[in-house]
Amino acid sequence: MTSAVRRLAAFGVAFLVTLAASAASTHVVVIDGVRFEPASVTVKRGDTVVWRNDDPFPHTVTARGAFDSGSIAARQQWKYVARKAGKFDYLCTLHPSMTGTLIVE
Ligand SMILES: [Cu+2]
Repeated sequence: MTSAVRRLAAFGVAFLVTLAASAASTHVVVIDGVRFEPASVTVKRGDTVVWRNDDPFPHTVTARGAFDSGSIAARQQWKYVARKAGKFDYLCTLHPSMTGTLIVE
């Protein structure tokens, strides 16, 4: 290998390591039996949170002023990319006793 090729290979490895370290994760909150499970999730900025509605009727994921899924139909899901840090208490506007917390670090 020429030194230019070696440098290029080293750069490639460093790039892949950086990419792996910064890769965003996806977190799933299951909605089942009129509950969010888990009720509290902690994620990093840039992560995706998926709420999956396993109930046979609609729900919402609503944090007033921050995010709102609108109605998530039975057996459907809703994705949110957590770009803003903070602690967000949310509820289902159709069943206000259903509450959860999203913490974005
Ligand atoms: Cu609901």
